[in-house]
Amino acid sequence: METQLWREILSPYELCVDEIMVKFNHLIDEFKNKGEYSPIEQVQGRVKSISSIIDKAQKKNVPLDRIEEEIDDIAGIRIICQFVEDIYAVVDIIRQRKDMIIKEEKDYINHMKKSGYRSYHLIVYYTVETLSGHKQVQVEIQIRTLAMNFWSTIEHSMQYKYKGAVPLDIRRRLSRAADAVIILDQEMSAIKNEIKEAQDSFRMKASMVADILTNIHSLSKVIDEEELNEIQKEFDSIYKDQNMEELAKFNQKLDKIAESYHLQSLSSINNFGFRR
Ligand code: 0O2
Repeated sequence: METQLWREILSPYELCVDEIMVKFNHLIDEFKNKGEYSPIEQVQGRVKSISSIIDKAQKKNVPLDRIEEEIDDIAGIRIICQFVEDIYAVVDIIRQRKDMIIKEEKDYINHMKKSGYRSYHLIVYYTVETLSGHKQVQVEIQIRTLAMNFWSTIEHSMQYKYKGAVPLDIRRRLSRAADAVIILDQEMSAIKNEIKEAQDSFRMKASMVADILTNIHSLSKVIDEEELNEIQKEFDSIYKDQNMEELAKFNQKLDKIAESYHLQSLSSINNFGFRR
């Protein structure tokens, strides 16, 4: 098949991967903006390379004019989660979406593959709008934990290195590592609430400090140097103590100072119609 024809075939899949990644990344932002935990940790996407498509078509005896129907992972999305429970939360989110229609589901978490591979797979239909109108394409969505992802990335490399004939000794080690991944995921789930609390408090602190620094920066434009130095000193000393309550109080104080300057500048606009 000519390169130009491949480009035309793959172009809607590229658009599809780009769009779905934007949508899942936006979901992460929505969760974060609401101050909620996001079951999605990270999103990755790829369009299968031409050589991999040809290899797969040959392996499965698919004629090249049937690849779009028969090969369901030309567009691939991988969603990485922290905990096993998050995987099922993500599956529920996808089930409720109107823009992704589930064609097939494979639960390799409750039904681990012989190799030790674990992930949740969905094949969904997704519609893209192109110059030639709309087109429905198939997308494979793999959902897995960070630990499962680590294992499958390594195992995939071994399969590639040994062209599918991984030596017994390495297979045994990979199998033991797969058992360790199950335990790792279970242990992390057992302390999930504590991990989430720690991450929440880290996020809150980071966002509070960002607010404080923005406030100090805005104030630096309207207050004199002496006052700015005082504020900076106070912030340094509160920050050293790492006390969230004190940081919050300090932030409120800065908000009030900023607000008073804002009101003053508004009243000067109202009184004179232009800034003094
Ligand atoms: P690549 O290079 O990752 O794209 P099918 O896709 O339907 O022909 P199958 O096996 O019925 O093949 O589908 P399945 O089991 O859902 O596998 C699809 C994809 O899951 C694979 O794509 C891999 O990415 C991943 N996968 C499945 N089994 C394993 C495994 O044992 N180890 C690892 N590391 N990954 C696995 P491809 O096209 O095989 O490979």
